[in-house]
Amino acid sequence: EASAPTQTYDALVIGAGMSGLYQLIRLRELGLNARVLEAGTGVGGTWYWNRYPGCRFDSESYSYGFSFDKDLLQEWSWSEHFAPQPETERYLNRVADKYDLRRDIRFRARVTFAHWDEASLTWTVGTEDGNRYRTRFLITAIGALSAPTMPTFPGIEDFKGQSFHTGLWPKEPVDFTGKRVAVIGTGASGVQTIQEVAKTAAQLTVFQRTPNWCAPLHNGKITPEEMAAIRARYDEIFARCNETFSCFLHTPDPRGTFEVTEEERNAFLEKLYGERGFGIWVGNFKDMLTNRQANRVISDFVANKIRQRVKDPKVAELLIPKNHGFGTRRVPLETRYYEVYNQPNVLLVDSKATPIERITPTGIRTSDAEYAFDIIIYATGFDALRGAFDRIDFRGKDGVTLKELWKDGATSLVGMLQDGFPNMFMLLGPHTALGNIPRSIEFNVDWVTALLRHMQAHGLKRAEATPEAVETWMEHVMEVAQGLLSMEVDSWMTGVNINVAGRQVRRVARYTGSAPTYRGWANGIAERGYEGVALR
Ligand code: NA7
Repeated sequence: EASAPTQTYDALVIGAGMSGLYQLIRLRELGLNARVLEAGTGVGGTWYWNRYPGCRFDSESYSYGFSFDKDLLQEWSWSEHFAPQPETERYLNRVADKYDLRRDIRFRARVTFAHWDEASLTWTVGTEDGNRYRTRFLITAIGALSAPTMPTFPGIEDFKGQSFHTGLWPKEPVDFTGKRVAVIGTGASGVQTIQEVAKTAAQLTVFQRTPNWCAPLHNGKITPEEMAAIRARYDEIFARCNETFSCFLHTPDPRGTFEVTEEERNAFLEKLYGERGFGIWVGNFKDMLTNRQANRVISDFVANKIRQRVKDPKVAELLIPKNHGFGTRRVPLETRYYEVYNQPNVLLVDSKATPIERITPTGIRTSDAEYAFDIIIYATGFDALRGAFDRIDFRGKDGVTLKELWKDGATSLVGMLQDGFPNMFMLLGPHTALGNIPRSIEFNVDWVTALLRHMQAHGLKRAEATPEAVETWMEHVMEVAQGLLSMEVDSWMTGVNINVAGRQVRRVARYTGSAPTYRGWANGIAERGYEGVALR
């Protein structure tokens, strides 16, 4: 720590994904000397790391891009309703070019620690390459689903073929032609990967431990005429996202499942199943995610669709979730995913019944069989919401580590501040509104920027959430999660990850209230002169 010369900034941002890029633009407007430290070699965050085959949006492209730059909205064309990863990466590079952001970004700079010093009111930040930085303000833009996790099976290192985690995919294209490929995991990443790899692999074997409820994406090209019409409607599109429950174009239907006739109900569900995007999940009957009987109705509906689409009834039953209802975990959106299992080159292995015991030099051994592979793909997900925090040694006041403080679950004030960690602002911290994430990002960056502007205007040097404000916010976080069926299910949304020690207990891991309610809280704090934030 002592040997490297220390570079001093007003503000340091960790991460050059969507939140880091936008935050840098706003920090410059405040006249702050700012730097972004980024572990990768390019900008884009999620859209830089997740370059696995088939990776794309599940939010409509035109609801996902940045809304703050009206000119960029008029200049940029999305090619598909749900753009593929290369296009989004290009888009974020375009943003970086337009604002000349790279001159303030250090690439290959993986942050390993950030320690608060009360005497100087600064953070000391260190990167893996041995560089040291000092900054007054520390802004984490490290993502909500950005810390990939690998299974704990023995033998992973011994495998002689190629292996990849979906969230750490290499830049060089991987050719599956003629290859025997394994995919472990059937979450949103696994589903997108499977439907793509199945097109070219000689043999694809899917290891599914828990099936998920998937629904059709109904992607399609955007014609130039459609794009022109979308451009003309941007104000309306973003106004809509601002109103909906989770910032998507879709929002819950005001009707309850049993307030309509059976005929109307079926017609509505058919319509949702036939429509683009997340409507069937977040635009369904308002009681679908809280009322067990209502949830049964939609679950049965989707189960029957799966039965219709998968030819082998045994395989169909394996693909239908039995222990959790539709929408109580993240719903992967798919394009001919279920039909993949009708292909002669695709095999579904039930990893609950016959668990993977080890990875061997040549493939995978389960409790009842031995499989040979050329390629193993780990679509095993992330240590969601707080894994990225745990992987950096954050130490606040009195040397308290964030990891230790969050041992029994993360806390925060509106997901952005944590008492004991002065001048640290979290853009996608725990308990922030997620949903259509760029909409949350823009709000959070603007909120942090306004706080910094307030501090500048009043000559304030130190901001820290009060313990009381954190407690009140956390009570609200717990309260809005009451009665949600998703709280009864293991998933990254309830903070459970089989592969990470200490992530076996279900707890509120995200904010489950509406985005407008979330914004109301955060705006209220600001409007009341940063009530709950001790400033001096
Ligand atoms: P997810 O949704 O967390 O999915 C991970 C998948 O990997 C899931 O099917 C897991 O099964 C499976 N998994 C994880 N570890 C193992 C082991 N050890 N053995 C067998 N199977 C395993 O991650 P994604 O990357 O798909 O998606 C994350 C989010 O990113 C997604 O919701 C999007 O919003 C973006 P399990 O269900 O635990 O039985």
